[in-house]
Amino acid sequence: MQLYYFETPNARRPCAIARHLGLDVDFIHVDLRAGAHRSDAFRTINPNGRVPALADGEHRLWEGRAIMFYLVRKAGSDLWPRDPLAQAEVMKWMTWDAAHFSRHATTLFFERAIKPAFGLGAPDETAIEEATRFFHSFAAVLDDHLEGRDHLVGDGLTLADFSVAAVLPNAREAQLPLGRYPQIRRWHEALMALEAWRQPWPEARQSFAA
Ligand SMILES: N[C@@H](CCC(=O)N[C@@H](CS)C(=O)NCC(=O)O)C(=O)O
Repeated sequence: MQLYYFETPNARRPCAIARHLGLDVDFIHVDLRAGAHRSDAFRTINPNGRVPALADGEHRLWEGRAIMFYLVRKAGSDLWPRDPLAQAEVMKWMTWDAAHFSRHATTLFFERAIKPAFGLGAPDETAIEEATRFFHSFAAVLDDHLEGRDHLVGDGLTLADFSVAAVLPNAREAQLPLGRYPQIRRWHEALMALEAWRQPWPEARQSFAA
């Protein structure tokens, strides 16, 4: 299997899963700065021209959360629980994350980290203001849920944790306003103790900005 990535939150999800499960995956760096994702060759892997993407034999898969799911199911890992209610809870947090939490956190990462690093112009202050407002409303929901819990669903790590936390390792560059959310910070500190989460990339790149 070949996993195409760049050191950004969306790619951290499947890269961390592949590392955490010790899967035999070739990590292929797609240099977004150089525009490698826009090449015809890469578009045969992902027609959207985005990372992450996976090739497994003839099969092509894109969308980081779908790739995570495939890797976890293929490995038979309990990161995808067996109980139907727990499965629904994992799906709930993953879809909530895509629609709400990471969506707005990623806007802050894009405006404050990607734009300056890629020379894409000045941050859009209106977009930052709107994303910050939404970030606070969804972070409050997450923080409340994490009170008294170590994981999002049940008693152990699941795909939900790896999905929802994806922007948090880049909290500093994105200037995520986490000050009022002690439970999110506690939960994510514990995730950062996992080598695969802290350092999912093949080379020693700790974060996008490093
Ligand atoms: N919904 C996709 C988003 C993928 C995505 O937007 N990836 C970014 C990097 S984090 C990208 O490749 N951007 C390149 C571009 O927009 O030109 C997923 O979750 O995998």
